[in-house]
Amino acid sequence: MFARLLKARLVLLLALATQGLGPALSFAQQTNIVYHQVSYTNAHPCPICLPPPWDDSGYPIFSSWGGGLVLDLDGDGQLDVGFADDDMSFYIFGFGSTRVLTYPPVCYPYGCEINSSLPVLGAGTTIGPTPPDPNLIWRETLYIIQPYTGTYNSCIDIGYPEQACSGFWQGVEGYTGVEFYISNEVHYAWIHVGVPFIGLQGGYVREYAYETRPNTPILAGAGKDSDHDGVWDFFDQCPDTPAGAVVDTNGCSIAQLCPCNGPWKNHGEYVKAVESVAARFVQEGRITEQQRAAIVKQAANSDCGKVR
Ligand SMILES: [Ca+2]
Ligand SMILES: [Ca+2]
Repeated sequence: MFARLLKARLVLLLALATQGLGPALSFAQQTNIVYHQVSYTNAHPCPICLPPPWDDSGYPIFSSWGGGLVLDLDGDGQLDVGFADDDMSFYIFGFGSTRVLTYPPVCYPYGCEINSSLPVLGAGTTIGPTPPDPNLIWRETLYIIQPYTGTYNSCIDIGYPEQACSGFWQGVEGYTGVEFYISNEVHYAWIHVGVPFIGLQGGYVREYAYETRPNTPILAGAGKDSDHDGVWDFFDQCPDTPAGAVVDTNGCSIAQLCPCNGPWKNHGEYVKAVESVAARFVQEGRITEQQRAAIVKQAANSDCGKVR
């Protein structure tokens, strides 16, 4: 009965988890976000090698590794959140007044669960004073003697076979919303977590970022800019932009928008495309007229689009 109730609830919550948490793309890109990658000095051999597309980046939290992790998000010497794994659940707990975005604890006639399940937030989810979904709450996850936590991967028994587990965080990557304090003021943060294995507790804490302005929402994933072109990954339609290249609001350079080896019918078509994009870059104030002329000349002198 217990398992069946949980299963029904799980299906409902999974349905909810896929709604209403989509990207809020109206946000202007901000520069007051501090981003950190969580690194790990590989003192242990890889316990189970990860199949593609998973990799070992981030900090592993597996009970077999005997480890946990605590983060001081803003580096002020006050610990903000911790992670641990106890074979039954992989969880986050807060220090001080830190709260995490979670589903309310499940209640039964005889009482409520101590722990609650964390939603899998998608990139771009707004993390701020108002939960991004009416089914979510901000909850303190005090660590006293027994942790009172938000679980990523609660091993919910789904019946035969023994020890079969199901939870939101099974074989997925996603974001956790955190509310914490810097000098008595509320700040918002996201933490990127990956749980690569179905049925196994634990996962990887990969990276995090927080908004330096108090009481200001942050978008999950904001602040991460892998190709350093000034456009965050989840807005960036052109990954791996070469260093120093001028890009548009989508994070695309002229060379990425008009690749030499693109499906051009002929050289003329390639040059026209470069002319058009370069003209737009001038209009948008990204390059000078002089730069535009040089780019177009270079395109005209190239072999791009020529039938070989
Ligand atoms: Ca970028
Ligand atoms: Ca880019």
